[in-house]
Amino acid sequence: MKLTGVELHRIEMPLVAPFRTSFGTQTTRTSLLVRAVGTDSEGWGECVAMADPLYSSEYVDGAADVLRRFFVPALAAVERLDAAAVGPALVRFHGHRMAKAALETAVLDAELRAGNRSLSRELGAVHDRVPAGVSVGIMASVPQLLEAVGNYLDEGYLRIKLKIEPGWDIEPVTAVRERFGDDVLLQVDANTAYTVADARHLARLDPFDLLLIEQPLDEEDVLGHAELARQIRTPVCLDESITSARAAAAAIRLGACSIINVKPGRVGGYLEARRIHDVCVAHGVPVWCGGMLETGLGRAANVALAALPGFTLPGDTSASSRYYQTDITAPFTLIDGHLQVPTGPGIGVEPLQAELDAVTTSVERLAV
Ligand code: OSB
Ligand code: MG
Repeated sequence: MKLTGVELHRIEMPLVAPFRTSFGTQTTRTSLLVRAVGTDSEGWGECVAMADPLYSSEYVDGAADVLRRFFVPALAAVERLDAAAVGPALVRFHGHRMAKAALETAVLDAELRAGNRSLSRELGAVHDRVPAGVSVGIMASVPQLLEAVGNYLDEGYLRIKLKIEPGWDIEPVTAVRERFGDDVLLQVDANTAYTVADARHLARLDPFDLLLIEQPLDEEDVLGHAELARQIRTPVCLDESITSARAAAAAIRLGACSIINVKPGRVGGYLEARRIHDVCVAHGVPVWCGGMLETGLGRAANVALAALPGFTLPGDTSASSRYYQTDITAPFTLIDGHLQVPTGPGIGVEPLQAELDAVTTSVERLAV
């Protein structure tokens, strides 16, 4: 296809409850949606950058700027555009993987729709539903945490992830194990809040039989993670550090992680995410699908990815209601703790016009 237009839709959606991590508290999700219009179809991609550069260096205004000034003009010059052509067309631009991922996903959605093919088939999904985990923020008190976890377990979530930071780690994990027992699939995510000097402290999590500890150290501290992994029994999983299939292969080789969280936005798109899946399968390293508080658009694509055979652990692929009162697509719901994998053309969902309009703060039409 040839690109005939691109729109940047900025949206603002209130979260059902504040979400606190070691890098900050979010009460609203501000994001950018990319709509790519081609000669014979159109598609959507959700940019997972957050309003502020706290999780990674990317942020919403930066993503909009780089899309507008560099990425969209570069794609507009491609005569025979498909998703596989996006990476090569943008490779000379460094970084900005979340912005690249959103644009590539919009092109991929359009391409698949034109061919009446689903993303799940395209990626190689082998399941028609995927188990749902839930990421539980840092709370003001342990009783509040226990209430939140109890409610999620009652809803059917099959795995609990606790956000941790220094001062909120051993105590909440102990409390959740004491209240809900040893059978609950439980893991923790530090979002880079520790240093390797905390190894002895983090080893105190060993007795709790956690599935994994996610990104305890700085994004660039791959060797620190390898050192930590030798000092604790809980398996180390990387999130922020894994920015590409090459980074994944290096982290595995260095012993920095034994499990990997795959987020398509963080790695530049679904095609690179699949390559990471393939690297991990080749090394016997389990992967699971992370999340970035996506709307139904991004969620649909994540669920398709999570249905690949190497995704052997439940992901942060929660129901729409975990995040939003009203989603901008038909909501994802939990059925026996699972989300259904979309089977329609492309990503399999579309924004509902009224719901989208209600949360849209601006639409920018880019000339191509
Ligand atoms: O580190 O996995 C993370 C949300 C925003 C940014 C980073 C992370 C998260 C989550 C929530 O943990 C995942 C989700 O439910 O979408
Ligand atoms: Mg994480």
